[in-house]
Amino acid sequence: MYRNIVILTGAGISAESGIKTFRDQNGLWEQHSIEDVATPEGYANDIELVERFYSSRWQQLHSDEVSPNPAHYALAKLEQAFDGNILVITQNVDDLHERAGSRRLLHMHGELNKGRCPKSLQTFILREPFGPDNCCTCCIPAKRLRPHIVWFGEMPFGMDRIHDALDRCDLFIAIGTSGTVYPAAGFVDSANHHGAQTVEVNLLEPDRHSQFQYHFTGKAGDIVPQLVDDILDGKVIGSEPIAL
Ligand code: BV8
Repeated sequence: MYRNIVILTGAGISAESGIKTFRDQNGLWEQHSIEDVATPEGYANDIELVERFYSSRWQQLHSDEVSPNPAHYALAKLEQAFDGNILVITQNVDDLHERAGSRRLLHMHGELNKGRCPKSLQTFILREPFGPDNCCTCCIPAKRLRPHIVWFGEMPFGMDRIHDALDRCDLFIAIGTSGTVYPAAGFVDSANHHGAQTVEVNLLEPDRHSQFQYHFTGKAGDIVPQLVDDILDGKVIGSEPIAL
């Protein structure tokens, strides 16, 4: 039935794994708006504050309280069993898709598990929290690693690959995203323009809700496994309610 599937995930797919969404944090962290902390200006203004923001999220990610949920595993199962093309584009910086088994995956907003040399742009797996002693090994003198994160005002990763996939897709599914951050929030318009079926899975009806042809309201961990089974059974999404 479908030949080219693109899936966009947001913080909502990791909510049931114990990671707070952006909006759940009311956009605030240590009395700073997320937008202030997640910007190059915020980093230049208070490097230690921004390092604390990312180091604490990195430490939570590696705690016992966080692990993939059924929605992550269902997307990995779809990648393994689907005989067409599939790409998961995630706005999330956690590694829960990888831990669940997804490989055809693109982190358009970067990765919490990596630091980046500000000079060479080389990335390094994070082995300790950010700080003055956590430096690159590619420069002399060594440079203090920055989070390998796309901040507001910075260009997301993989945009050419993303646009190619959106141009070809016949099914676009957005899971757990508020549709408030661009360019990700505009991907549904591109999918609609190219004639794809557009489907949304969300607890609520978020900002770009009206741009989607089908909407499934509920938790990603409940809906996505059934949605994946329906796709693998060759069903047309939206032709019948999801049997939860
Ligand atoms: C760029 C890394 C250009 C940081 C992030 C005015 C209009 C339009 C655009 C702009 C504008 N002003 C500025 C811009 C551009 C800006 C932007 O969009 N700003 C917004 C605030 C208006 N965008 C950028 O700056 C982007 N870059 O445009 O570059 C450019 C061009 C040339 C050269 C250079 C640059 C870069 C944006 C990337 C920012 N970085 N993340 C970090 O992670 O710390 S964005 C960050 O916020 C996340 O990555 C994510 O993308 C976003 C939060 O969105 P969601 O993932 O959707 O999370 P949220 O909490 O909002 O929603 C969760 C949803 O899940 C909810 O709907 C909820 O109902 C649902 N949910 C909850 N639980 C569940 C659930 N659903 C299902 N099941 C559940 N259990």
